[in-house]
Amino acid sequence: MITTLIFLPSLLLIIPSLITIPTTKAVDFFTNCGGSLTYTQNSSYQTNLRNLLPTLSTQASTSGFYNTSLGPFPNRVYALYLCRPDVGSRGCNQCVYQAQTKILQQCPTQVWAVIWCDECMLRFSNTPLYRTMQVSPRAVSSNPANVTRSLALIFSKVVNDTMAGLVSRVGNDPARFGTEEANVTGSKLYALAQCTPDLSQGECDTCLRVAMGQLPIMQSGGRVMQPSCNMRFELDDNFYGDYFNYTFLLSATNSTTTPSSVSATNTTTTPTSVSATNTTTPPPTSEPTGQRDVGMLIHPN
Ligand SMILES: *[C@@H]1O[C@H](CO)[C@@H](O)[C@H](O)[C@H]1NC(C)=O
Ligand SMILES: *[C@@H]1O[C@H](CO)[C@@H](O)[C@H](O)[C@H]1NC(C)=O
Ligand SMILES: *[C@@H]1O[C@H](CO)[C@@H](O)[C@H](O)[C@H]1NC(C)=O
Ligand SMILES: *[C@@H]1O[C@H](CO)[C@@H](O)[C@H](O)[C@H]1NC(C)=O
Ligand SMILES: *[C@@H]1O[C@H](CO)[C@@H](O)[C@H](O)[C@H]1NC(C)=O
Ligand SMILES: *[C@@H]1O[C@H](CO)[C@@H](O)[C@H](O)[C@H]1NC(C)=O
Ligand SMILES: *[C@@H]1O[C@H](CO)[C@@H](O)[C@H](O)[C@H]1NC(C)=O
Ligand SMILES: *[C@@H]1O[C@H](CO)[C@@H](O)[C@H](O)[C@H]1NC(C)=O
Ligand SMILES: CC(=O)N[C@H]1CO[C@H](CO)[C@@H](O)[C@@H]1O
Repeated sequence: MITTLIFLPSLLLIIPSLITIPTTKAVDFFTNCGGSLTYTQNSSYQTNLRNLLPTLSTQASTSGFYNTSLGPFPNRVYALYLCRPDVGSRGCNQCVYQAQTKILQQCPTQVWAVIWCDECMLRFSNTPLYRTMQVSPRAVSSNPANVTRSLALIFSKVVNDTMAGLVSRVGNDPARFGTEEANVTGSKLYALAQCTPDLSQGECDTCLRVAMGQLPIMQSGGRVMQPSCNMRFELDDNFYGDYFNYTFLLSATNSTTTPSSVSATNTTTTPTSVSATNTTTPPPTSEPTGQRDVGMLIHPN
């Protein structure tokens, strides 16, 4: 069992009348390192992993969702990432770059791991991830700002109804993505839900319904992050852009060929087939904004 709570110093925020002053601020990424299964230093698995991950941020310049793998069994590493379709090519590249860097810092020897950031999610594993619906492990975070007590009931009902409507819509959406906005007592609610687009309609629906049950609807903002889907709402904070590039999100979903630079050849020796060093886009110039939630990893069962 790992429970992580990460706090940063508090920041001044513009406070809408519906909520009270938040006192804490937390980092914007949540990592789960998958427990006790580890690989050894200098193993083939490590080599494959360290060669595979940098190819993801390169790919993230051209598609918002991607799955790939590297190396022969039993040291084959599977990885995938998912970006929000509003962050575009540059945002996705930056987010996945940070994700691949942080996931190795946080999970230096673990065989599988997942990291959720504001604008993307990245996972790796020794088992296939593509078309595999997973609701666990899960991270739940809530905005520390409390909704004014007298308005809490009406607010939570609007949140619940808005999210329920969104969930029923996103499963049917070919991109498995949707947003919704609602007015509540003079404030504006922004909500987003997304599945990985490799899921079937039914799988996406199931994943989001499970997530919905964990949503902190009594807070002024919150997210539920699962490997196959995530959802988030915020009050008076339009945390997503207003342009969604579905081509960008889906451009790798149909392709059956993997890039030639990532081949499943024998990489037990120093790999030359994967030269990610030169193709990886330079580090992002800034940290993503919107770092406000308090994070808490929840491990079901
Ligand atoms: C929110 O409410 C809880 C429970 O009443 C309280 O413990 C917490 O301090 C409040 N947070 C803020 C930021 O006011
Ligand atoms: C891994 O390889 C590096 C460089 O070849 C070496 O310095 C280090 O001692 C090795 N570590 C282990 C645990 O074998
Ligand atoms: C949330 O919405 C669902 C679906 O509409 C409903 O079944 C549930 O009772 C609602 N929960 C709350 C707390 O309002
Ligand atoms: C919210 O209120 C604004 C201004 O009153 C209105 O223009 C908008 O259509 C409303 N949005 C929803 C989703 O009801
Ligand atoms: C949308 O994404 C596609 C694929 O990455 C890209 O070619 C296109 O330029 C993007 N459109 C916009 C308006 O950014
Ligand atoms: C993927 O393939 C389906 C069926 O061939 C097609 O309808 C869809 O437009 C394709 N999507 C993309 C992003 O190419
Ligand atoms: C990988 O290469 C090593 C050393 O050359 C060899 O012993 C092993 O059988 C190869 N494995 C595969 C799957 O080709
Ligand atoms: C990148 O490629 C250039 C030209 O192909 C080469 O000179 C340079 O050494 C490469 N850098 C790395 C880090 O591999
Ligand atoms: C779209 C895509 O790249 N699909 C691949 C995901 O990974 C599996 C397993 O490696 C491949 O078989 C798919 O082609």
